[in-house]
Amino acid sequence: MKKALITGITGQDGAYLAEFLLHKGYEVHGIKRRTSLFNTDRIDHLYQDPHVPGRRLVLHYGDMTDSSSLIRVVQQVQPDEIYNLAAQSHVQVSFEEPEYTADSDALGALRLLEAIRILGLEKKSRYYQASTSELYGKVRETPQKETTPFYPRSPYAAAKLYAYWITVNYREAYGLYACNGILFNHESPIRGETFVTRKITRGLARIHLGLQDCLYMGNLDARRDWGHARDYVEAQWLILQQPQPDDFVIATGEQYSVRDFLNAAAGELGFDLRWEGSGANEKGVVSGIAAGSKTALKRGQVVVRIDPRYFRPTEVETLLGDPTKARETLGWSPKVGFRELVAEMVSADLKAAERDALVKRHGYAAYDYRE
Ligand code: NDP
Ligand code: GDR
Repeated sequence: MKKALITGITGQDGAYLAEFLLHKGYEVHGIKRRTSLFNTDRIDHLYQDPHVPGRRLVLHYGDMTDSSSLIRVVQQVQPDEIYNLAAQSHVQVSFEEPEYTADSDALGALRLLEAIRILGLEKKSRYYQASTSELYGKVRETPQKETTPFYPRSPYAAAKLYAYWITVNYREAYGLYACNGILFNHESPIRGETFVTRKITRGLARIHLGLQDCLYMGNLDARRDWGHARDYVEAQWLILQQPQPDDFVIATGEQYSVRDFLNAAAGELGFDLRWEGSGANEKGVVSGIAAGSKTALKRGQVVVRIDPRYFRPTEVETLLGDPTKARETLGWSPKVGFRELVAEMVSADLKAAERDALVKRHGYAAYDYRE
């Protein structure tokens, strides 16, 4: 039975990858950091009690900023494959916590690669680094492919640039099977609530049910290549199954703006948006309501406003990936398109909002945290 070790197993990709690898028959080990409250919601359906004999999902405490914990876990597990997904992954937060972001995202990758070397596992453990389209930042070429030059635009991207190159360097210097997946944005119903797609689907679902009145957004003109996380974790696995280690762009090859995402999500909920004003004064106004829609909204209601606090000091305006190499070498292509992704996310957030509305109707305070 193959053993995989996943850092960041409690995150969006970690959860999908753990499920995927368990399904493939792997024994899956995950590193989670200590938190004051349970934060395993995304993997609770996979969790197996430590007392269950022969369990195939094992969690270990560890942290990307703590070499000794990483060495200990790698030594204990002796993994065939290591997926380094752990990171402070929020671009805007990286401007507020640049040093911590560098420690966990850049040095964290180095610590894990060093753990492989220190333990003499160079020939045993294959290593996957969660690299990112943010490396392209201020883009030099469209669409972006493996050979497109990098130009990071945030402390997050600069940290991930180090992680990218240290992965390449350990492959070349020590013969490690180490690879970068340069993944473009990928989303799902379990995406963190403060990333733009989830913020939109969750916010609009709550507005539609009357639980919230307005959604405050940043740059609506930003354009991204959005895929589904379930498709992208399959690519992560495929990258480690090749005869030779290499780096791959994983993307859909289609691009939409944040405003397009808002329009599509509103459409799923049965209303249309009209855009009025420009820049920081732009507003999203309800312009039409589908027949039979049970929305709490009225025509003319403003449901989206701009709050400059969500503008970034340096923005990545446009990203579009060229997944040709992944298609030709890995045989990978995305299964879920943009409309289907939006529909799945809206549907899941609508269910969650209905549950909150029910709780509120019965007199209990509904959770109403917004970011
Ligand atoms: P998430 O933010 O959902 O998950 C990040 C995971 O890393 C969480 O499990 C988090 O733990 C863990 N983590 C954060 N800091 C540390 C630390 N110091 N030590 C140990 N664990 C830590 O990210 P995604 O699942 O979306 O992304 C996975 C990886 O892929 C990340 O590296 C991200 O930067 C990268 N990436 C993501 C893309 C995307 O569009 N989703 C695109 C390209 C790259 P906790 O639950 O405790 O917070
Ligand atoms: P990104 O994702 O920065 O691409 O990083 P995010 O969803 O945060 O932003 C995408 C774009 O939307 C614009 N935007 C807003 N973003 C947020 N979060 N909140 C808002 O209110 C808002 N309004 C507009 C942003 O300015 C940006 O242009 C994600 C992360 O998962 C990284 O870890 C990963 O490496 C990259 O995707 C690929």
